[in-house]
Amino acid sequence: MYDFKKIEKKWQDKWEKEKCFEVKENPKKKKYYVLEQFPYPSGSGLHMGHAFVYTIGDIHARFKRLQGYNILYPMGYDSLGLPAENAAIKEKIHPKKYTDDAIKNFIQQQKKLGLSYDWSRMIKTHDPKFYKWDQWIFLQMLKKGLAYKKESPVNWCPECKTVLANEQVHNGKCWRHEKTKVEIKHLNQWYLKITDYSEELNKSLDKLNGWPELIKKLQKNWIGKSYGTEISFKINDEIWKIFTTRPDTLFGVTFMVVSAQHPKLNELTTKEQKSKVEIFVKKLSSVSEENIDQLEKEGVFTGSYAIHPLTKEKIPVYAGNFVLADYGSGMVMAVPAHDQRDYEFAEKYRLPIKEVISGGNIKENAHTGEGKLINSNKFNGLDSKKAIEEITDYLNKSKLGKRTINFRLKDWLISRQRYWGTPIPIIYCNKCGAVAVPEKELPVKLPDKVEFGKGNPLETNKSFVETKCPKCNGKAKRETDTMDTFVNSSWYYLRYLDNKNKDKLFDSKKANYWIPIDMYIGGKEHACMHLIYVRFYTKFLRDLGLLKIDEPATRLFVQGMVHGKDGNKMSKSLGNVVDPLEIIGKYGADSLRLFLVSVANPTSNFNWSDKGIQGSFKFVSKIYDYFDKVKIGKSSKRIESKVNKCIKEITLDIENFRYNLAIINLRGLLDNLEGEISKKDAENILRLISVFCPYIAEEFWGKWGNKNFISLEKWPVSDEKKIDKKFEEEDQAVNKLKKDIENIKKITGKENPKIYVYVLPKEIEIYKNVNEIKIFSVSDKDKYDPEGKSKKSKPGKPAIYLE
Ligand code: ANZ
Ligand code: ZN
Ligand code: ZN
Repeated sequence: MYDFKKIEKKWQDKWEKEKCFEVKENPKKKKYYVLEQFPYPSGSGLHMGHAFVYTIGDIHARFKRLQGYNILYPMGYDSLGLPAENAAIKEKIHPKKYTDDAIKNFIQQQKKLGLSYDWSRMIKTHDPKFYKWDQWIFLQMLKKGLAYKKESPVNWCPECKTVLANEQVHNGKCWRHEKTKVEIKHLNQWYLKITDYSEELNKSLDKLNGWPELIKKLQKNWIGKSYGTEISFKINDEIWKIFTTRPDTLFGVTFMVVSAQHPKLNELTTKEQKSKVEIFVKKLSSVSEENIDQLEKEGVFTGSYAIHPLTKEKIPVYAGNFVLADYGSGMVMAVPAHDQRDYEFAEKYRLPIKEVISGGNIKENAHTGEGKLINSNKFNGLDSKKAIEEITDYLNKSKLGKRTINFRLKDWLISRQRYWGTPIPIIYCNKCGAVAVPEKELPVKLPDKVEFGKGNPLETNKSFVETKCPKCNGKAKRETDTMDTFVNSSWYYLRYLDNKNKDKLFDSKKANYWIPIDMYIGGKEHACMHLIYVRFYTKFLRDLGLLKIDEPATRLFVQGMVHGKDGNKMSKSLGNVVDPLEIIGKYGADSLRLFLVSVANPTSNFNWSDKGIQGSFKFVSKIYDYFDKVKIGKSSKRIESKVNKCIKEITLDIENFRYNLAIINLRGLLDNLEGEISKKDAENILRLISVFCPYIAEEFWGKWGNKNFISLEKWPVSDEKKIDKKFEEEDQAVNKLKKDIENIKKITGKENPKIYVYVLPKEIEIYKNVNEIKIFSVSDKDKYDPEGKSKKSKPGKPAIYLE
């Protein structure tokens, strides 16, 4: 009897007791760092999506470990952040207790899944020993001018009750609240100057050969490098440098549009227009750019005029909702004839549309393509491309403009007005201003006793806020904003390398042995959030001299999504959730693991099915029964050939994450193991199985008298001499016969027919083991053949008769 409960518990305990998966730096061994994006430990425990990713990662880690690599495979918890605070408020438990309990539960569940983590390296971001280093890195950035505070229009989620980074606003909505529109507030906030690295973040994407093209493309778009020209327009005796990618359209400018969030909008607004502008600005939402194209273009006249640098015409300046405050100069030169947004705006407010590029039909639409210049004085007749160069050169000579590069990437807003985050290590003194907390006083710890429910609980906590100025020792106040949780995940992968170090973020010697991550596994939703931030932090720490790498991860594997049996994304709100723990209780972890990777390639979406898990359980039980009753002796040539062929193919399948194909191969192998088998072949099969179903593999490995763990054994090597094509061809012939029989059944509509097969005399051997058929040699005089079908038999093509 396959008693999976007993077996799985037994090996969990043994792995743990003997510290089976704990590793140390070993210069003699090649290292390999496998990492899954760490989870936020929610109170509801592990869901199927987690089980899916971790199984994918664990199979890879186990495989590489058996191949002889020194495998670093750690796990930790992204345990700071809003959800814990909200859940705790709702359930009236302190976020710390809520989080600690959730983590305990997570660890239990992950252990049950049979994941081969080095648990001694665990990290929790809400541990002050961890977030101390958030603060330390922040202070290093502050010293280098990469952390700074500024007042600007920011996105505020009324649901989260905090500001958000640009990356966290998706289509004008909060990333956590798909239905909540983001609002604009003008606030003084802390930023990290990720834009200092724009050029490198963009350029080195080209070198990341192990990353999916899609992710790189998304990042390129987000970073948004764009070549253009800066043109000087005079407005109220001040020079505004306006960014454009189309200086060839300069003579078609008929108005200007400044961002409604522009800090200088007030200066541009005349007395007469003041109240109209104010009303307009008030009703706008979100400064995010993702919805600009769909947005109805709206604006209002500011009362000011710009002077065209070449024609010296007076051009009205509008405030508009489709211009970003922090891209270029926050103002555009509008060319309605050749830009669709400007066109819509001009139509709405009846502004002139002046055609300067021929070839379109501007009565109907903007002509955004290229063409020959018209209405452009001495540049008439030039092609757009040529005109871009010549007009830019001319502006350059006249000191009215110059070539420039712009990035869409913005500095990272990290201030959050919430409790459950890393305190920003800054103290405000009336005399000295904003002062950094001295490094030796880190960590600035979150106070335990706080009052929830009235804004940011840190603000009302006197013992936290009131402090002394590190410079003058006078009365001072602590910063009460905490850091975005994405700060923690930007460098967490480095803390695993030396998680107990009290004096340093990590020991560079240790770190340099393990880095970079060789295989990083996670979801594509992080393409333009975590995966950009972690690249930025890596580059910064390299520039500090702590790291010797440019990029955090050589290979990135993006898994598919888990869907319920109704085909929709598995989620509580759709009521299609299957709990991995329940499945483990019913079928065992080996069956769940096997099922999760047997349906499809793990880059595709995974669809849950009850039949599927039952099928996997049947297969695992079959493996169990086979090894339980196996006769160890001598392998037939046929078995030897099969085993070695499987080793060869499965190795390639796993290497390339085609786990589903590997499992098809395994099933085929188990179907073809009649008679005795050599100990070596049996053990090799078990080694192949061990990465998918580690528990039963350990069980039999132990039963056969092995004293070590199969998890720390060696991956088998295929003995190619033993692979005999003849057996393969014979198997193919048998499979073909089975298929043909199925087809004839379908065509004739006979459900349970008697099946007669006629083959050439020397082919009888090949087919003799096929179930449920009666087989005759064509030369057999006494064969049953009422319709004379046997005459149709040819070499390799048996004839079939159904009755
Ligand atoms: C005049 C023009 C004429 C433009 C034309 C385009 C077509 P990328 O390629 O994304 O860099 N722009 C400049 N600053 C902006 C801001 N703060 N918010 C929104 N749009 C802004 O786009 C550059 C173009 O986007 C610039 O070129 C400018 O419009 C607009 F037929 O200038 B163009
Ligand atoms: Zn929100
Ligand atoms: Zn002071």
